[in-house]
Parts: sequence; structure tokens; C-alpha cells
Amino acid sequence: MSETKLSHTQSQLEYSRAKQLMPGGVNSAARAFGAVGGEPIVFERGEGAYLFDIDGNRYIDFIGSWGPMIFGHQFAPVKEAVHAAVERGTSFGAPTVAENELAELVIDAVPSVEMVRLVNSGTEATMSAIRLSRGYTGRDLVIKFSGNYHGHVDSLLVAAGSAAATLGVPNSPGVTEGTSRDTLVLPYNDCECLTETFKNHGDSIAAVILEPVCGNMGCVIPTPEFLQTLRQTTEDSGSVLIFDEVMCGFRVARGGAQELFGITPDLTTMGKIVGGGLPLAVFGGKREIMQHVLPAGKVFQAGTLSGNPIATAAGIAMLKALRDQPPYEYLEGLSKKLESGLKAAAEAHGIEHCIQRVGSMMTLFFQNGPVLDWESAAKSKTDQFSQYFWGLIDHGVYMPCSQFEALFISAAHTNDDIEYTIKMADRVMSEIAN
Ligand code: KE4
Repeated sequence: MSETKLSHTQSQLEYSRAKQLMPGGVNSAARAFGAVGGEPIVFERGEGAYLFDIDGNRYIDFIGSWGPMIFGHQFAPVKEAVHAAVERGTSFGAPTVAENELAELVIDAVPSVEMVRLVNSGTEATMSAIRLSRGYTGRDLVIKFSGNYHGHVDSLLVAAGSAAATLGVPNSPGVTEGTSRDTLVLPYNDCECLTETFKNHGDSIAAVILEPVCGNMGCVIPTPEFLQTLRQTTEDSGSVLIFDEVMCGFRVARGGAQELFGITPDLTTMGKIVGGGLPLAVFGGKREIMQHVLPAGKVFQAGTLSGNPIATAAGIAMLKALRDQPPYEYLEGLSKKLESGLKAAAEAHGIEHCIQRVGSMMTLFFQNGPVLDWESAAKSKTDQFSQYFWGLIDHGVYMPCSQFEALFISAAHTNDDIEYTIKMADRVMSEIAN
């Protein structure tokens, strides 16, 4: 169901214009509402916990630009830092002090990171981390997990083959057999399959990459045993363990999932929050590995706008705020309240549900759960999710536009916002139930 009672006249006009200019009228597929039907809403501005569309509707925003807005939109320290930086020029293509400052703040926050390289997107970070792992180990194979998304890196746009632990098959036109041949796709949280794969391929595996808290199949949490097995098997075989913390980094804790779970990866990719909403991401980790990146080492990596003055200014302001006024306790209180409120609403109307949450990222699955991997996530009733999504839109609440995403709460959200959201969710759930 994608009809909505709010007026979206201007949005519809702008969106039909956009569809003539850009594929699907968007600059990222995730925004096109493909998973919920209907047409995307066109926004004019964000302020704190709210988004305002071009028809003048206000929404409580639970996407937060897919993660970066942990302090809400127009966070003053970031805004001021960006304005000041613009006065000094937007890009020099040469070293600046700000890059050193941001690098030190990342290293200070994330336990396993001794050295970093700044890039422009999460995709660039994971692509570079994979290349570095292959260059460092001299091996070809990379393991990823079904339901994990690491950006549109050719070698990671790979679906699981027919049986588990088979060589991947391209899951996008344009990705060649050759590119996917070196990628193994395993089920998430499956220790046996992981151990078996290392037994069969161990000394050809360059790296394992995973979301240490998943957001891209909805919020799926690794079991402690899975994390330990990952660390042990990669250590034993000399493979690189890459935590893709582009989404959960600085989100679930200042030091990310690795701080929360006490597991130390070899490399970490970070994005979203670290750039304060500007195009900036990071890959980093053990100095011994990072020293292989050109020009210190031989693994090629470069980028015109990497570490540019505006994005680094935003990132510095963001990481200083996370260090000096950590929002995590406040976020935990609001997130717990939202989780229990949504649970109560679903229970009250007999809707099958399972809520999975780590800190201020969570997913309401329309099924009984538990959701441990892609196979179980895929059992969710996505039609009910679409009804829930559009029903909330009508009440001015903007949830992630897919069952297989996580929602994010920010430090700009208030108790009132959460209570209102729960109330509206209760109304929408009663409509779904009848
Ligand atoms: P970007 O290239 O979009 O900056 O980052 C790719 C990426 C890498 N790793 C993880 C764990 C990610 O979640 C992402 C991007 N996340 C999606 C949301 N599921 C971004 C939204 C979009 O693609 O527009």
C-alpha cells in the first residue's frame, strides 16, 4: 500500500522531473522506495530530529541520512566548522593539518586502529581494505556473508552460490564471473560453515569482511561464538579480519562494535558518522598492514578529494562532540523506550514481530524471529512493513524505506518524539491487523 493522505504534490512534480534526469530519479538506489512502493518524498531541509519536505510536511526522521546524523540535522558544531572551513577554500589536493587532527581522533576512538587512510565513501573504504588485504597476504580469496552490504564494490556485489560456501555469483549486471570468482559467500552467524571453509581454503583466504552489527539485512547481531570463531580462524590462517563499521562505527559505541564486543579486527572501515554527513570515510588498522598502502608500500590507493578540508572539518567537529559530550547514555534510554513501545503496539494487535537492537540502531521485523542471517531475515512479511512505513508517513514519521534496513535514533530526538511515534505505530498496527 503506498497511497498516503499527506499532500505530496510538489514532491511528485519534482520526482517526475528527476526521473528524466537521473536513473530512477535518484542518486542512490536505496532512496527510490523500491522496497515499499510508491514514490520517494523530496525534502527541502533537516533540523534536529526533523525533515521537512517540499510540500511543507514535517516528519520525525529515523533514517538520519542512513546513519551519519547521530546528533540530528544541522548539528551546530559541525555547521560552524564547515562554515569556517569554507572561508579557507574547499580543496587543495595537498596535505592539511585537519587530516592529521581527524586521523588522531579516529585512532583515539577506535581501539584496533593505529594508522588510517581517509577516502570519500564507505564503498571506497571497503574496496581499498580488500585490495590492501590481498596485497598484504598475497592471497586472492575473500569471504563475505549473505545479507551484508559493503558498498557497490564489484567483488562484493556477489550473491551466495547454490550451496553455502560456494564461490560467489555476480548479483548485478556488469559484475563479471572473473570478479566474483574470488569471493566466497557464507551464511552469517554460521560457525560450522566458516570453520569448514577455512579448513578447505584457509591458506588462500586473504580476508574476511563483515558487518559486526548488521544493518543491511535489518539489524542482525553476531553471536559471541561467531565473533570468536572469526577471530580465531583468521588468526590461525594468517587472513585479515575486516570489520566493516561504516554503519555501526561511532554509532553503537564511540569505539564501534569492536569496543562493544571486545573483538579486535585487523582492519576497520568507517563512514557515515565520521564524516559528519559530508563525503568522508576511513579505512585503518594495524600499522604493519597499513604501511603497505602506497606511497609507504606498494598497494595502490589515491583520491582527488580524499581528506578534503570541508569534510575533515565536519568529521573533527563530530568526533570531538562524541568524545566530549558522548550521547550514548541518552540514546540508550530513548532507544529502549522506542523498542518496548513498538513491541507493545505489535503485541496489542497480534502482529508477528521481532525487534533487534544494538544501541540506537534497530529493526522491527514483521515476523517472530529470531533473525540470525539473511535466510531468516527474508522470511519477514514485507507487505506488512510497507503498510507500516506508509501509515507512519501519514502521521509524520519517516522510517527507513525497507524492511532490510536499520532505523537510527539521534541525540536530537526527544521523549515526546518517541512517545508520539509509539502512539502512531499503535494506530498503524491496528490498521494492519484489521
Ligand atoms: P557508501 O559508499 O554508501 O558511503 O557506504 C557503503 C556502505 C558500506 N558498508 C556498510 C556497512 C554500509 O551500510 C554502507 C552503506 N549503507 C547504505 C544503507 N544501507 C547507504 C544508503 C545508500 O546506499 O544510499
